[in-house]
Amino acid sequence: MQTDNPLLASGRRGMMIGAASLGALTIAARNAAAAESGSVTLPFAKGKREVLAAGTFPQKGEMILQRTRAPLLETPWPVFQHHLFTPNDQAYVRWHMADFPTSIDTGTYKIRVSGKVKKPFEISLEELVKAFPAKRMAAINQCSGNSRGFIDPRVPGAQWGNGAMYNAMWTGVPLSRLLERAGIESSGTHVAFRSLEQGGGLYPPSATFEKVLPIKRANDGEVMIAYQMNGENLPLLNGYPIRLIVPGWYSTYWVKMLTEIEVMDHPGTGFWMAVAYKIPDTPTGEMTPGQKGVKMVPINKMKPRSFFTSVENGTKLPRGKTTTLTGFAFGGGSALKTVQVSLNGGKTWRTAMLGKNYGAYGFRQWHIKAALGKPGTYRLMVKATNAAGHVQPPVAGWNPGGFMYNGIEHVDVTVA
Ligand SMILES: Nc1nc2c(c(=O)[nH]1)N[C@H]1C(S)=C(S)[C@@H](COP(=O)(O)O)O[C@H]1N2
Ligand SMILES: [Mo]
Repeated sequence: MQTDNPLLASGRRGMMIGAASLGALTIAARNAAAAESGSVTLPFAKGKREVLAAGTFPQKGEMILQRTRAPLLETPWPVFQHHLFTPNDQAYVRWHMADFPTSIDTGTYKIRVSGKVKKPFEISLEELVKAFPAKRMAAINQCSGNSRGFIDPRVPGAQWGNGAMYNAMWTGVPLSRLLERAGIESSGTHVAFRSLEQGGGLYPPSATFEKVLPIKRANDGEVMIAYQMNGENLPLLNGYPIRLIVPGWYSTYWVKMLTEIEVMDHPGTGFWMAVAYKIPDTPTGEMTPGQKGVKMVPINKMKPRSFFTSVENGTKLPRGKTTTLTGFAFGGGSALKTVQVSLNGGKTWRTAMLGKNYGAYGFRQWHIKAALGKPGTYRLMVKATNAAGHVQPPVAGWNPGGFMYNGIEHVDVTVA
């Protein structure tokens, strides 16, 4: 018996996460401004945001407020400077619809597998944890719209800084194991994922949050149903008790509070697949603003990105010294291959050393020794290349959704 599993343990006691804090979500929504512990200015026009005090939203630490209902909470940048695996209580939060459950009864929660399968079934959380061997995987949850605030020309949507992403070590069950148990019929081409919540907020109640994957991706053994994040239960706002993990793909597919899995013989036709989250069907998913007749397809693989953590704009470094610059990077849809750093605004580049490899889909640390001896201002840049040969562009590509921002990051430091 896996008594050390908190999900299972809480299930047995019939614990209802969020019961105590049930009111807290609503209270948070009402009092967000009052609970403000400060503010931060994201580095783009109209970038000032409130920073909420820890506990304003249940199970959440200090977060940047983007919207209260449905919640959009951004991870403050310093969190990434201190942690390669983002602490659960500061993992960003994004819900589309306001009416998601604020408490979950783990004793009665069920996942249903149905559709074009030979043996449809329902499984409890307890069974899910017990019946299948647990798998662990590091993977980055990144919103398609992460960094939208930097996109030029601007597009509507949450004007996020770089904090609509987090890296976690997930524990769960490969979806392929459940599909295997159900037995996919030969007509099955796609798999739909649905959550507990209903519509609400900006969307009609009929706009159930349904995301759909091609069967090849759904059944690849990497896509999984996660019940733990960094060794603990998922925070309610991040999808407790279970969510889908689609490593390397933008997190619009990472359905939270996952309860229905349906094998279908056609692609998704709902709003969240057919209308929202679409990108130009071009090699880089970009187009010219105003361009007509562009074929659009559902968003999929993430693009490579890289960041500095040891320095930021305005950092002062002592003269005559060798400095070790550090940061993290990821490959996105495929493993990270190289990280290159420029100390001169992109004129020349050197290859950085990579840190411990937690697998293709997580953050990876990098570092490089830089002789920044002479007084002056230096524009430092960092760029990542992935195994598929995709490299970060100097200027991020544009598309109407403001998705997949991955322009090369730079910071200006002074040596004095
Ligand atoms: N049930 C449900 N799952 C969802 C969503 C949602 O609105 N409802 N939003 C998706 C999108 S667009 C994002 S960016 C991620 C956000 O995950 P997080 O809240 O853990 O950061 O959840 C995805 N899964
Ligand atoms: Mo998203």
